[in-house]
Amino acid sequence: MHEIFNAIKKSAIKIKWLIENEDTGYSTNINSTGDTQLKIDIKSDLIIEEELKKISSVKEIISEEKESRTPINKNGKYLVGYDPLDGSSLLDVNLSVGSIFGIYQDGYDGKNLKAVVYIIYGPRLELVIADEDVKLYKLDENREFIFVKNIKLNEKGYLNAPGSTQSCWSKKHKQMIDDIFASGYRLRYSGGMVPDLHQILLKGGGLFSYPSTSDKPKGKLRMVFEVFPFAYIFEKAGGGAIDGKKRLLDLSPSHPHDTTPCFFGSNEEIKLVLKYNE
Ligand code: FDP
Repeated sequence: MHEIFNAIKKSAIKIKWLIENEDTGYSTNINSTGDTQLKIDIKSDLIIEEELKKISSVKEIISEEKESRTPINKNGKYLVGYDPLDGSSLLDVNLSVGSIFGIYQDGYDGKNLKAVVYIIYGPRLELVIADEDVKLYKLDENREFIFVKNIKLNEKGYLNAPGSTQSCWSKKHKQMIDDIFASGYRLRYSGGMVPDLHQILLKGGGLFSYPSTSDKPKGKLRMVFEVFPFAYIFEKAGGGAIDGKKRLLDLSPSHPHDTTPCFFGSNEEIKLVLKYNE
């Protein structure tokens, strides 16, 4: 596992360089989810693939940017599902973006996650590793990731990050979001899953939601690459993650690119979501 963490750290430093120096324009490719890929999405994916291919404990990898799995070592133990550059549509406006890695064993169900890493490319390069607990690291002047602190959610937060657009929400969801704001929560939504969830984790709590909507009844965010990794992190940090009713980590995708409605938060906010979905 440590070798995998090190490969991810090396990729992060290279991708940060790409973000700062390379063309952030579109390519002519469309990925398996139907999004037109940026040139930098493709390059970041290649960087990660090259680093993970060197690691003997990696059995196979699958990227959000590719339709199929890539076998690595027949005798490897771990499967790595990753989103090389989440929120890359924010690059042109110079907002933070991230990379997400779920390290699975024996299949890509939520319950098979063994560890999670995400990177946040912001003014600082930061990395979060969750295995037994959740730890924040930052890149120092010697290009080493140094430990900053453990991340632990409070029972209740004050931030609200509601995904999608109001015109596609159900009446019930709109009512819940209105009530949350009426009770004093602040709106914090950049449109990048990694920075939006990172903010909630580091500011002690709150709610991030991407519900079932009229245009995307099964939600937008992908289980293997985005939802399960963050569900794992929120639970390890002392909060919760549900699809509205059920625990996200109990879900099994029938295809690696399947999506699900999702709610991540501290315990009080998750209880509230459950109440509205009774
Ligand atoms: P993006 O489309 O820029 O890749 O992964 C999808 C994602 O970004 C998440 O990072 C983000 O949380 C979400 O989409 C934002 O979607 P909405 O604009 O529909 O709220």
